[in-house]
Amino acid sequence: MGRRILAALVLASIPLLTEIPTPAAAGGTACASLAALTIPSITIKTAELVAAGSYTPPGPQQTATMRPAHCRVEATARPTSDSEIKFEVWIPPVDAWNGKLEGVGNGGYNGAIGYAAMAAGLGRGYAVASTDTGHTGDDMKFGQGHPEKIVDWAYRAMHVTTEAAKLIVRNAQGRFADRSYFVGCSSGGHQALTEAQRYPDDYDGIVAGDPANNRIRQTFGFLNSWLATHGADGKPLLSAAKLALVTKSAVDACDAVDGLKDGLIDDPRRCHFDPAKILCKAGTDDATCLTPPQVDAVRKMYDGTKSPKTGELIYTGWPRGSEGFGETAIQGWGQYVMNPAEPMRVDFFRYFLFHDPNWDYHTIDWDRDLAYAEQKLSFMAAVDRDMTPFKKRGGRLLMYTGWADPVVPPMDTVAYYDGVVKAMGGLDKTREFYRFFLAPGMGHCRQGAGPNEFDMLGALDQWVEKGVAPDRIVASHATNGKIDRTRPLCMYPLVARYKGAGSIDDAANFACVPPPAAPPPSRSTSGAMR
Ligand SMILES: [Ca+2]
Repeated sequence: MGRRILAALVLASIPLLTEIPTPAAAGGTACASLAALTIPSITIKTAELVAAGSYTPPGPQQTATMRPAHCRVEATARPTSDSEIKFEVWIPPVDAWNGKLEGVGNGGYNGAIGYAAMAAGLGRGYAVASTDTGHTGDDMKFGQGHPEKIVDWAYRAMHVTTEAAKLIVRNAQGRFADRSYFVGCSSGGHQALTEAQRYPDDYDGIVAGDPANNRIRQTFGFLNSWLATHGADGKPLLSAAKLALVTKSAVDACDAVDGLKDGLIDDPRRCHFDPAKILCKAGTDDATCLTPPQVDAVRKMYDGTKSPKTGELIYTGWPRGSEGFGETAIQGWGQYVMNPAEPMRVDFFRYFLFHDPNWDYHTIDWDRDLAYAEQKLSFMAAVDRDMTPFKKRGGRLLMYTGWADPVVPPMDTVAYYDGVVKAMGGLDKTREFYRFFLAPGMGHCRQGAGPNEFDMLGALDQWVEKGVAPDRIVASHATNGKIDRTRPLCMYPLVARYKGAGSIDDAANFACVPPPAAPPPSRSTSGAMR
């Protein structure tokens, strides 16, 4: 810092170099003075300079990261009398600022500021903003008796945070940010699509990863999946080892379907692996096979949630290859389906929908209760297919998802994109502003056997600033920190195909080509056509 300021002073004395931005020259407000800002329904708690250094975000399993110097603003937004939306804005010094604002998304229902993502964005020169979405923790009881807090979580917190962050950055730097981007995955992907659909003016560019935007039906899907995979005693029918066996068997069966044996199922919609293939011999049960109830449970997971009355699909199933491909929480059906003592997000029904803490999930009426939920809480889902306002304002949207996502089934994300394509007048017209990339073998937002590290924000920035629309985005896979494979993620519905020469671990040897035949039609289950 000291050297930078000194350099600026020296350069400022040279008349030919006319514009050396310093906070004072740019007319910005000193960090501590930002605490005195008055923005309607916003209370600024602190504004303080933070020195560069190692930083470990609060919360479990966080790793230390380097964080540049910045001005940290802590604030609370109260757009309703029941709102208590905490958010932070971190602003780089003017000479380290790239002139842009990045809003970062959240995970699950968790009320927690996304410190790690903020530190990453700050490190790239962005001013960054994040909110706790208006409550603390992952417990859904916050919605009981607090309908406005559900709205805050669902869409309002991110919007009011964005508006306030723009003003705070403007005051700190003496001018508005040139661009604003939003980046989120999972619930952050839901927030990303919500922003594009509901508040098209908030962001110039948006990255939506593995979006949990079809939130209501996903919750019904979790309930159905739990019931399908647990015995009458409430115990899970499949162990982690059995799930790993299913993934291995599915990949063995379908790896070559895409023409390349590389340990990856390129498109699970083309994989028809039946778990009955590994059925145990009658009366036996060991690590190499599935019992009949286990086969039945896996089939139901693939099949998805259907109306018992009409057979109509309520929510798509989870893909072959997503069952169990690693030991961490999101590398299989463990965390969201198998391990919970009760169906995941059952508190949606208890505290958000029925206001009955004793509601028994065995009593669910799939048709009646789904209709009720979509009528009462439709704002919780971001499934609007008409993106005209976002397109008209010049917005750019990049969406990605993992083909082995065990939390948000990729087929639902495909169905949503197909729905937008239909509503927006075709693939070409949609690609003008909204592009979609599927990552074979990637889990929920990250990890998995397939390449799963990539720079969507960089690609978005190139698109927004320079008009360079990405057709392919190179992804890498690393083992123990060492990159062992790169591969292009192709713009949907194109697929990456080996050119026939060179390493299959080098992206340069792959081309993005149309799929060999029309893919199976994706069934849209994203709620009412609103
Ligand atoms: Ca393959």
